[in-house]
Amino acid sequence: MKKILVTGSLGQIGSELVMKLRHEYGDNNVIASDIRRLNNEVVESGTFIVLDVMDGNEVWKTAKTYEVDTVIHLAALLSASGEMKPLRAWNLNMGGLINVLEAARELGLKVFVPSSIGAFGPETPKQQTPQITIQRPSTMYGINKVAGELLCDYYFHKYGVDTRGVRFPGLVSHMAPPGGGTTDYAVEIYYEATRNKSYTCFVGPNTCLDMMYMPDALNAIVHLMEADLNNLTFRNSYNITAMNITPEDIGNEIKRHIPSFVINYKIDPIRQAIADSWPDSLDDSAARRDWGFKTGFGLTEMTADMLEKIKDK
Ligand code: AKB
Repeated sequence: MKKILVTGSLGQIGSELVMKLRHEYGDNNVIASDIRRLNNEVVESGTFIVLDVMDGNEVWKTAKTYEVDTVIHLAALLSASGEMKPLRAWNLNMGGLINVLEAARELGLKVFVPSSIGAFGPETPKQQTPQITIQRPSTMYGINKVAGELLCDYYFHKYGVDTRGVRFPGLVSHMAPPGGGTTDYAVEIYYEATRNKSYTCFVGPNTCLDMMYMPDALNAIVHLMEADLNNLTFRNSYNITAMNITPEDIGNEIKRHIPSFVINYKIDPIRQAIADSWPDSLDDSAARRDWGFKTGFGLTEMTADMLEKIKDK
């Protein structure tokens, strides 16, 4: 990667990824974009443009004008928002992706597209979910993710576009809040524990999901994008994970730092149903084998770091 366009750069992943990429590849080599402008570090530390990924001409023109060789395409609606607005999710998630893939085909760009544990469904094996398995998701977001994985495969095999991706678990971070995801509780819990010493969780205590701390997720993106293409067996998306945890596990770990912390539960049936349809634990051996995926943070390290960082905000 030499010159990189990031879409959805003001979201949970983009906000931190842009800063990391600018640090590693140079401020002038990372073009951050989003549908709106905010006054923050991402906008102020380098080139930022307002870009609606649903406008294919603008996507193409931006990639051409800035002479980028890579697009990291993060603009999307997440799972819970997607269930509230399924048509909007389809239009944005699929429309944005096809515009990026078309620009990549015409301009010879490399593309990163995140998939998710949301690409799996109730019939998928729940434990050690294999890389290749049943994918029949029950959410609009999941349907978009499966279709997106297949499109990335298609553009690679038919046109030779260098598409790469990972299936992200729930991501925990402290810089920008997630918006509209099912796994948002795993971020909110740290803020509420620090501010109010209590949190009311919208999924049940034993809801087990894969999670990852943001620094590991960002490293995964960079490592995958820099990996030797001859080593990549999969072009749709690699399973990756760092921990398989429940809200109760997170609550217990927080209590080691804040003994008075209390976690309550008020189940939101929509998000509980989504979480229940996803795997408990992914098998990420293909990512480890093909491009050396590894993680540095488990629940203990992540909790200590999250509480430390949030306390200064
Ligand atoms: C969501 O909850 O929608 C996302 C995801 C797991 O893809 N965080």
